[in-house]
Amino acid sequence: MTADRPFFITTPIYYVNDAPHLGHAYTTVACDALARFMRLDGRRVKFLTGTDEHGQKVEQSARLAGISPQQFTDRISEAFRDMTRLLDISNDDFIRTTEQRHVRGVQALWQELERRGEIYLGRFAGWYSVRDEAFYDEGELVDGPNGRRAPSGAEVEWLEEENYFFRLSAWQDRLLAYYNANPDAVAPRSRRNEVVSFIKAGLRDLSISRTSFSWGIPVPGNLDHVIYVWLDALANYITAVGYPDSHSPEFSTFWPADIQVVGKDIVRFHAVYWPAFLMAAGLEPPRRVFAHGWWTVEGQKMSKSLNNFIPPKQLVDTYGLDPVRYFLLRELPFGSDGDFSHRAMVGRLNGDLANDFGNLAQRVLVMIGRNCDGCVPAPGELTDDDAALLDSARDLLAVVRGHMAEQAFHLALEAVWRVVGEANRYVDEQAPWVLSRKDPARMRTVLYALAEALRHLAILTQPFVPGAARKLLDQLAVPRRARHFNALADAPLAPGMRLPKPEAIFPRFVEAGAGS
Ligand code: ME8
Repeated sequence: MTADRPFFITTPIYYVNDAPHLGHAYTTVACDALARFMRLDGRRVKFLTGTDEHGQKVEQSARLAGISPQQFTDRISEAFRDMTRLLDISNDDFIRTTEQRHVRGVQALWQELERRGEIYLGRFAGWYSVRDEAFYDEGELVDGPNGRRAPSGAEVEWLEEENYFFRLSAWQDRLLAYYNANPDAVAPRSRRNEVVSFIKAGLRDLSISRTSFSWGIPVPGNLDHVIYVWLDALANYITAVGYPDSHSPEFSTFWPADIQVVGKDIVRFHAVYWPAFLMAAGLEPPRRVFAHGWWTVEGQKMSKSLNNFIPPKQLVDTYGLDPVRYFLLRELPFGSDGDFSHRAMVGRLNGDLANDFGNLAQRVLVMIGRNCDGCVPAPGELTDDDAALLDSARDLLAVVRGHMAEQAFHLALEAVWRVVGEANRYVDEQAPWVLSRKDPARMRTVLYALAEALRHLAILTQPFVPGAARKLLDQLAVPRRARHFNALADAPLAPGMRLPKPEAIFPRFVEAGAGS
């Protein structure tokens, strides 16, 4: 059993050159759902997020804002911290790359790589994109409206500098061997294939220092250079667990990370450079890197010129937090690209949440309130129909656990909603409102089965819609200590328990101006 093994999960650390938007919210919410799931499943979790604060791009943004890079990063980093509060993110740590614990760790990593002969001083001549903070080969450039550009569409500039290099070329075979031996180390499969092809095509040594600007971590022993922002940034995943103290309990408990979630835009950094840096420093690579897909908004790429970067606050103010979290995780397979549209969002909110789940909970709780003196009813003997509903609810944990192990959030939610559907059909078929007159004892059994199914659904939806699940568990009078997954089998609802007054958990979305 892996139930007791610690679980370390990370988001990318976000650049502070821009405010948080839907894309950042997506990655962070997905990690939060996984972190919450694992905690409820009994694992000791460390969930890390944070901000990436060095580099030329941030230096330029600060200059444009007319303030120092430190003031600038303090301000925007706080906006990302606010996002975690807004989205009810359960991160255990928030790292900033300007913190001393990180700076010290990165310099130690550099010295370790140097000591092992993995770094040398050379001359770099090639293309650099400040927006991507990435180096590109001649052959990778594409034609754009004003000359050649990076494959991402970003501008590139010709750069010639004295730079330190990391011997990435020497790691080609070992990386391939690693991915052969660990086929699930990069997911989904399409990304793994992309990574393996990239490595097979040949790796060149990587420039890992810059001299043309100063907003970065100084290279130990050569203060003319700052450390390349990606080497600096990637190291956050180990400096946050105490590196260079690799014998510390924190480090040995949590490294290697169980899963590092990133967008597909940065898979090369996480699945090629990062494991190479780690192996070169004598450390283990992460167990799994998952690269999810890309959101567009109303069919268009998010961009400054279209001004369609949706701030997370706008989403939450418009639709409510739980519906936003649900939509992001339910709407598309994790790994696929998708489109955020008002119509699709409202469809899910009013359909899956308000009509299907919300109504079910409301109907059952109101009937218990009216017909059972507001207390959990005592069931009589169960019929096959009752047993079938309860079995479906009890089987759900294993099904959801299987999907979460693959980061298939949409399948996990689909499975939960299949039981919601089954419970709705059961209410219609059993018609407890008719039984209340004809056969009150049978009605009590039916309402008990429904309340017990609701308890399962509420416990299992906590990772995804924590606010609504909390409300429903409160309404079912489930004590705080009986909300983890062990309690699913161990702590059924106790007949006679008094329930509070029911209250809607998923109000419908009404278009402004509609119905007036
Ligand atoms: O790349 N759809 O930071 P960043 C889905 N600092 N996800 C999106 C998205 C979209 N349209 N836009 C952004 C960096 N994301 C580096 C990372 S890690 C050591 C350093 C999400 O602020 C997605 O997770 O540009 C993507 O990988 C990340 O934001 C990029 O954030």
